[in-house]
This record gives sequence, structure tokens and C-alpha cells, in this order.
Amino acid sequence: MNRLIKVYAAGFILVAGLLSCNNAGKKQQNKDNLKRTPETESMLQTLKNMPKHGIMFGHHDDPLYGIGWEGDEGRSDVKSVCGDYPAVMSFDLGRIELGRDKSLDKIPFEKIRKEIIAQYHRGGINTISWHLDNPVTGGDSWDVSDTTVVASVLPGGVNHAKFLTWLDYVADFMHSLQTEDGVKVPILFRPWHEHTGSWFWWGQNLCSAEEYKALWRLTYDRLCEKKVNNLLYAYSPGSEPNSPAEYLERYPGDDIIDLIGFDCYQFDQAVYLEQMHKSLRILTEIAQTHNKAMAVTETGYETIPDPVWWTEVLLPVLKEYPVSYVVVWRNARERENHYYAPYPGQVSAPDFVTFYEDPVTLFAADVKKLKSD
Ligand code: BMA
Repeated sequence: MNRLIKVYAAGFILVAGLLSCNNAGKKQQNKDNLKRTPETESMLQTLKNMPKHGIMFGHHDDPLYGIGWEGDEGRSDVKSVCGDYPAVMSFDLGRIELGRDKSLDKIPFEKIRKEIIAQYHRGGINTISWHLDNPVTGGDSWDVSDTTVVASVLPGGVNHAKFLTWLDYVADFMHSLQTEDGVKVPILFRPWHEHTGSWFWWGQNLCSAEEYKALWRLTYDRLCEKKVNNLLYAYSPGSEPNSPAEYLERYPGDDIIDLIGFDCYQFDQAVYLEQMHKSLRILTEIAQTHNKAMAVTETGYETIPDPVWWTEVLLPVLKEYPVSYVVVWRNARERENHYYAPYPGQVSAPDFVTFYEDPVTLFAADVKKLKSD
């Protein structure tokens, strides 16, 4: 009996070993077959070297809409306040997975494509998040009513085939980001964000660490299979980590991730500063040991009621760490009091100009200049 168990166990170990070899082989194959475009490699170098020059400022959906406007050609609340566009533009692909024309925030994907290309021509950087729907319930990203969603999209799961078609919509969009000369625009892709909270269906209490990592691996492998070679990948947990080990608990691997970051918002100033310092200290350590770029992938103080928030709260903390960029969230035109960048007349606008003028902060023209130097 004992021997039989041993034989079974040996057989199991052998099969598991073969399977993992297979996976490793596949991983290797993706890496080998898929060479990133020179522009994508160059964007990675830009991100890694940026802390030597300064910190890029970014804003989500910046050129799409702002306070009191939508779709005006060339307009940006940030530019209206300080005279230049953000160095980093952030966009979201939520609902692309359904083959829709408009995102979850009701922006035509065609328009997002156009703005991504415009930002590339400006010399700036584009990053994309993905608030995709819940493939089990048909609800949105925030539908956490079912804890089997991640498992269901993994190989062998009931929604696996459907989920591959979702990833293929993303692949098609990434491929479509080309200049008139056929240069593919490099993108820092930031899916599966804020997973250390439990407000998205891929969050902490909704799947195991292994399932979460498998979700990343599946995403990466499928996009590689589809020959998407203009992407870098960002890992972006939510709540602040207490240690490097905690930060890395669900980390998908150095072979996938190019940039490490975190999302952290101000509600209470003292708590915010403590969270920022703690997270940035941990990230600085990991960025060095894993040789990754690092950034504050989302932050902000909703409605920015503090007139000196930019220069007295955000900037001093950023200055202490090798941060490539900081992104503040969107200036919603459809939701009252949901904005994170100033607009003309907003109480923190003069301070934002001082923030812009600080040699450490970099906007689109600064980055363009850096590249040409
Ligand atoms: C959230 C809010 C939502 C929005 C989503 C995706 O933080 O701004 O209103 O739909 O991001 O942009």
C-alpha cells in the first residue's frame, strides 16, 4: 500500500515536473520569439533613467475631457493651468473586451487611439489600465459578488475561451497604435491593478495568490502569442505594503514586469504621508534588487481643497525617492467633485504652477527636450 502511494506520488511529481518544464519552455519561447520594438526598449530606458533627471507628471484621461468641457481639440486642464501637457498620459480600456466602441467612461476608443499617438509625437509616455467587466456576472470591475471569476478564466475554467477573446480585443487595440509611418507606439500596460484591496473581481479576497499570478501569466502569454511587441508591463497594488515580501506576495515575476508602482490616495494628510513614505521606501529597495523602474501609478487628493498640496505635500515626498513618474486620476466631467488635477480658477492652480516650475517636475516638453539632448 505504502509502495503504491509512493509510485503514485512519484508519477504525480513526474507529471507536475513535465508540466512545469512545459510552462517554463513556453515562457522562454515567448521571450525569444517576441522581441520588443526598439521604441518600447527605449521607453523602458527612459523610465529607468528618469529619476536622474526628474519626476514626470501624469494625468488620467487628460486630453479627453475636463471640468466643464469634453472633446475640445488640444485641450487639457493641466495645460490650461501651467502651459504644457503632462509627460505621462493615462487611459483605460474598460469595455474594449466586449467589442464596444466606447470605454466605461464613455470615450470612443478611436479618440483614445488618436490621443495616444498625439502624446507619442509630443515625446511623452502613455500608460493604459483596464477596468474590464466581470466575465461571470456581466457586471463591472467592481462586481465582487462571485469569488470564482479569476479561476473561471484560467486554462480549464468555464470562461477561459471567452476570456481569450477579451484579451484578443486588447491585442488588436495595442497593434492599432501606430503612427502614420507605421511606428508602433510603446505602451506601459497596467492591468490587474489595486489587487491588494478587494473591490475588483481580481482582488485579494476574490482569488488566491497562485490564481492571481496565473491571471497575469495568461494575459502576458496571450498578448505575446498575438505578437504584441509594443508593451511594457506595470505591477500596481493598492493598499500600502508593510514589507518587500508583502509587496511581492502576488508579483507575477521579473520576466513579465518592467515597472513597479502602487496606487495611494490622500484622505487624511498624515496617513497619506505615512503610506507614501512607507511604500516608496519599500519600492526603492525592490526596484534596486529587481532592477525595475518605479512610479506612483495613481495618486491624488479629490477636489484638491488644499491650496498648497502640490508643493507642500506631494512634491516633498516624491523628491526623496527615485520615482520615474506620478499620475493623478481623472477630472470627471460627468461626476461632481471627482477631479484630481487643477483647472483654471481651481484653488490649487497657482501652487500647481509653482510645482510645474520646479526643476524636478517634468512635463511633455521637458521629456521631449531630454530625449533630444
Ligand atoms: C474610477 C472612477 C470611475 C471610473 C474608473 C475608470 O476611479 O474615476 O468613475 O469609471 O476610475 O476610469
